[in-house]
Parts: sequence; C-alpha cells; structure tokens
Amino acid sequence: MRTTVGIIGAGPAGLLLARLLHVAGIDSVVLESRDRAYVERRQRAGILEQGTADVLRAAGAGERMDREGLRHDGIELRFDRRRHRVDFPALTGGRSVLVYAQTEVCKDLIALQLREGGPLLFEAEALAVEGADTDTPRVRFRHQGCEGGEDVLECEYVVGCDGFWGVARKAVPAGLTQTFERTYPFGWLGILADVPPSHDELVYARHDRGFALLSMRSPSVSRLYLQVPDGTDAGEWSDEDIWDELERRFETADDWRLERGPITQKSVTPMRSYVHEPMRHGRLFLAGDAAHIVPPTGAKGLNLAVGDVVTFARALSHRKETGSPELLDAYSDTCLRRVWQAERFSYDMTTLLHRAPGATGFEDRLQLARLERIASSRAAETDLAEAYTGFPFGR
Ligand code: RFL
Ligand code: PHB
Repeated sequence: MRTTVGIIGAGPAGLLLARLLHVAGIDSVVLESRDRAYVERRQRAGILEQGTADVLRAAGAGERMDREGLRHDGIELRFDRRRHRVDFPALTGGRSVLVYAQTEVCKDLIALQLREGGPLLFEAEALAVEGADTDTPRVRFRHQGCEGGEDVLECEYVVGCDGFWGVARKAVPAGLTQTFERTYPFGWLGILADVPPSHDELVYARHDRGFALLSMRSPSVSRLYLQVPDGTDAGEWSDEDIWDELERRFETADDWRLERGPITQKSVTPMRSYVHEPMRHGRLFLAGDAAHIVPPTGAKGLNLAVGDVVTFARALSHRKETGSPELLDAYSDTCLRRVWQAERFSYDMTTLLHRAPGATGFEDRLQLARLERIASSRAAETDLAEAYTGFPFGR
C-alpha cells in the first residue's frame, strides 16, 4: 500500500486531518486499531472552541453540529456556596463555545470519510513507524485483510494521531526529545445520566471536599464529574453515593437544586500534563494526544488536536503548492506555542478548583482568593474567558 500521508489513529485528530487533506486534494490512509463502534462511543470531550467549530464547518463537517450543538455564552464558577457567571461574549468581543460531544464529531467525520475520502481501516493496528528520518517513511501494521495478517503502508509523510498510548512517539529516538510531565494525585469520576442538565451552562465547583463539574450532552442528558483520589475504581461508588456527593459539592446559598436521574455510564479518568518536544522527527509528525496531554479542567485536549492538524494540513498544502518546506519546518514550534498556553491554562484551572490531598488551610484560602479575584476583577475574568474560548490557530 502506498499513500501521500499515512495517518495513525482515527480519533478527532486523525479523522479531521484526513478530511482537511482530502479537501486540499492530498490523499491519505487512516489506520485505526479499534473497531468503528468503539471509536464512535468512547465518551470524552464536550466543548468545542469557536475556532474548532469554524474549522469543522469549513471542512464540510458542521451541518449536524450546527443543528444539534448548544452554543454557550458563559460558565458558572461555584465556591463558598456562591455562584459567579463568566460572560464570554461580553469579555472577549463576542466569542462563545459550542457543546457538541467528541463522539458526535467523530461520527460525522467517519461518515464523511467513508462516503467521500480515502481509505479508513478499522481494526488495523500500527505496529511501528520505520524510516522516519528518510524520504520514504513506512508504517508496519496488522490487519485481517492482509496476507499473513501484516502489511506495510509506504508514505511521503506519517502523522501520529494515535493518542497518548500509541506507537508513533516511540519512533523518535529518545536522545532527540525532551518530555515534560506532571501527574496529579486525583482523577475524575465521570457519569452520564438520563436527566436534563440542572443548569443551562457548565458549572465548575470548588469545594473543601473536592472539585465537581456539571456538563451536558443534550437537553435531556447530563454529564457530571467528581474529583476522586488517584486509583479510584468507579465500581466503588454506588449511584446514590455519587448523587449525594455531587449535591454536597454543588450546594449554593440560594434555592438551586440538582436533579437526579438514571446513571447510564461511569468511569474514572486520571489527570496528567505532558508535552513531547519537538513534535516532529524527519517525516514523522505528532499531533493531538500523541504529543501532549492536558488535564480536562480547561476543556482543551480536543481543541489542541484540531489546532495541530490544521497547522499540518496548511503546511503540507503550502509545500505542495510552492515547493517551500518553510511551514512544515515551523510545524513543531507553531503548535508548541499554542500547546504551552493550553498547558498553562489547564494547570491553572486544575489547581484553582481541585483540593490536593493534604492541602493546608493556607492553600484553601489562596484558592478562594484566586476565585474572588476572578469574580471581582474584569481583567482577571477576561484572562479566563479568553483562554477558555480559545487561542488563535497558528499562522
Ligand atoms: P485520541 O482521541 O486518543 O485518538 C487516538 C486514536 O488512535 C488509536 N490508536 C491506534 N490506531 C492504530 N494503531 C495504533 N497502534 C494505535 N494506538 C492508538 C486509538 O484507538 C484512538 O482511536 O487522540 P486525538 O485524536 O489526539 O484526540 C484527543 C482527544 O481525544 C482528547 O484530547 C480529548 O478527549 C481530551 N478531553 C477534552 N478535550 C476538549 O477539548 N474538551 C473537553 O471538554 C475534554 N474533555 C477530555 C475531556 C478527555 C477526557 N478523558 C477521558 C481523557 C474529558 C475527559 C474525561
Ligand atoms: C465534558 O462535557 O465532558 C467536559 C466539559 C468541560 C470540561 C471537561 C469535560 O472542562
């Protein structure tokens, strides 16, 4: 098999990249280790920055998103039983975000790719990237359809969109890279529940018992998260315990009420910050979670993945049109500027709202002072609103 761009992974990064390249007239092959149903059901992100939504629209993948996505003009910060709304358009010159689940973005992109795009192979596991520092990089992969179960995809470029646990990053010699990592001593217990969201915007709550987040998937489905100790098993929590704990952490001084409903999914996500530099080795490029992870508190992971693949698709189109490798050469630096801003914001939001084990009264008071500052200073609030609604995409 031979193609211009070999893409490993059919998460949002890989799927959108295949679409952007198709629109630009560049062929690609996507290899995905899991089956289609798994990729379409994996519960993850929920918030699209306005820039992300614009990219999906321009790529012809925005039709259902514009019909079913929910535009949100703000979030609520909850602390000390108080509520403070951050008004995005008022603070950012009109920007907002869209609540449209990652599962739906992936479904829309898969349908488009299968209808109009190049090959998208499910249950095709990349085993290794070879020759990344030559002009003919290759991906060795396993797939039922191949003779002997294994095949090689010969490419001009390989883009590793295979998430944090993928193989692409391993093809970069350790001596040429620097990694930056922080793990947090807590995770998120996330639930999906068949109950209308108890508030019409997302609620980020800081409480002495830990963080809680109220989000949503549709007008009838709520998505909620609780900070839990690292290593927690979701099975340890009964449905009733989850609702009781959410109720405590979201408690307000007014008559706001949390509605309960049947819980249909429960899982625990660990929290990590991670950056792999540079995001390129020869003709192998890394994009999305394969290159960087942010804790989900800032809702940035998917949006960063989109920024990376937009940058790559533009750079490769430029190369094809002008012969100049200038933008491809700048890929890593261009992406990393945005990545580090998202790392900073996600870290700030995480440390602002979570209670670290063994936190002292001093740290509690500092968190409250930081929240108070956001609630009382337009400058501090604008900083949050600008970061939440999104940083510009590269050049
Ligand atoms: P993905 O989505 O992990 O996709 C990688 C794909 O590669 C496949 N793969 C392989 N395929 C072939 N061969 C191999 N050897 C392979 N190894 C792996 C995998 O099966 C998979 O299909 O990475 P991508 O595309 O970079 O996308 C990143 C996003 O998924 C991630 O950043 C977000 O989900 C993070 N995130 C959020 N991001 C936001 O922007 N807004 C949010 O509100 C938000 N909330 C979240 C989140 C992530 C969460 N979890 C579970 C980590 C909430 C949570 C709880
Ligand atoms: C979600 O809806 O899953 C979600 C929303 C906002 C976040 C993280 C996750 O910060």
